[in-house]
Amino acid sequence: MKVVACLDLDYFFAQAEELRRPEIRGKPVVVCVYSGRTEVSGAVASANYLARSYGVKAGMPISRAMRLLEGKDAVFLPVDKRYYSELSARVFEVVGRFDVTVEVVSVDEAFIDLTRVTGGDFGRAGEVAASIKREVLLETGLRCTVGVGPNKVVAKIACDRAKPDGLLVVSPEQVRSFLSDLPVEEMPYVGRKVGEKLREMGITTIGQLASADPQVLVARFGEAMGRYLHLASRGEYDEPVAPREGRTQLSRIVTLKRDTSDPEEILSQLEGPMRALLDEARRQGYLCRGVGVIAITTDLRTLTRSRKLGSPVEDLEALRRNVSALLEELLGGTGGIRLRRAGVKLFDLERASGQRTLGEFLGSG
Ligand code: DGT
Ligand code: CA
Ligand code: CA
Repeated sequence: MKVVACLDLDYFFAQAEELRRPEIRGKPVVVCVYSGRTEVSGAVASANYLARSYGVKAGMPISRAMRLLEGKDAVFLPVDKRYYSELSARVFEVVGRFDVTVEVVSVDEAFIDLTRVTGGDFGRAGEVAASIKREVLLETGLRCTVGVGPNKVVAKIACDRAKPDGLLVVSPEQVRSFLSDLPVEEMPYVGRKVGEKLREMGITTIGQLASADPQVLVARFGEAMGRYLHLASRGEYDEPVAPREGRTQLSRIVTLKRDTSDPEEILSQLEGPMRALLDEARRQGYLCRGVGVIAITTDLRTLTRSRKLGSPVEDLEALRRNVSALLEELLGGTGGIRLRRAGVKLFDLERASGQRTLGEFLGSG
């Protein structure tokens, strides 16, 4: 049985601003795309939940949001796409450490294939999803919501329903009852137009859609959309989790058996992660010229050291040598720090001569 998670960051742009400006926490926060025509022209990109409680929504004119929040001590900020992309990359890097396939669908959203790490067990999936949430919060300070289901559509709907800071697991047995009473608009790809047409046909819930005649759906919406509506509403629309582009780095991190500042002791515990990374690089057909170490201190600071190599890392021995040198450098230079967790990363990855993953192959076909 397949296990798929959908992770979406809560009120992402606004949360990102709260993260770096603690003084605005507790106020309504609205992040805006200013068009520049007048001082207030443009649209809302993201609003925190307090601002939303007054009716502010993404896409709304800034002037309207200002009226709704008049006298509420609200904060209006311009978008800073570059900062959000950096945060986003850090989030998905943390997710990638769980030895899972990740399909990043937007700056704040990804599907994660948990089938292998859970062995297909939905109880276990709840635990893994909770650790992913915890790790993302610990490492980036950001809160997200995770939905889990037997396919991407169910995972996505579960995620939407569990917001904010939620976790919802829908097991295969629960899928039909979970979906049946939801309005059809809760389905991905069902926008206002399709929603209206369905309502005209007397179909308002996903359950009703699931029992509609597939021939009729195809006749009304075309082959692709008709088939999608039929299968997705029954919880049977199955599409693989496929990475969108080559990952540019791989990493693994472990919690040390005890806090320590001894490089040898740390290196011995990085043996497993180093093997796993080399395996994964090999499996994905990557050559790697960059090696780094990640260290999380007992007071939860994250320190890193990295180097680029003249020739690609060939084997465990070469990797171990580089990691050892980087650890010495990191622990030697910073006098008396003790580590709680440590990790290794490979970056500057390139595909070995012309090899492609199956996902890329299918994606281009
Ligand atoms: P959420 O997930 O409901 O807690 O709230 P957001 O703000 O994370 O919403 P989401 O996931 O739909 O979108 C992620 C980010 O994409 C959001 O923080 C800002 C940007 N975005 C979303 N909708 C719009 C929009 O209508 N206009 C612009 N410019 N940006 C948008
Ligand atoms: Ca979001
Ligand atoms: Ca999103």
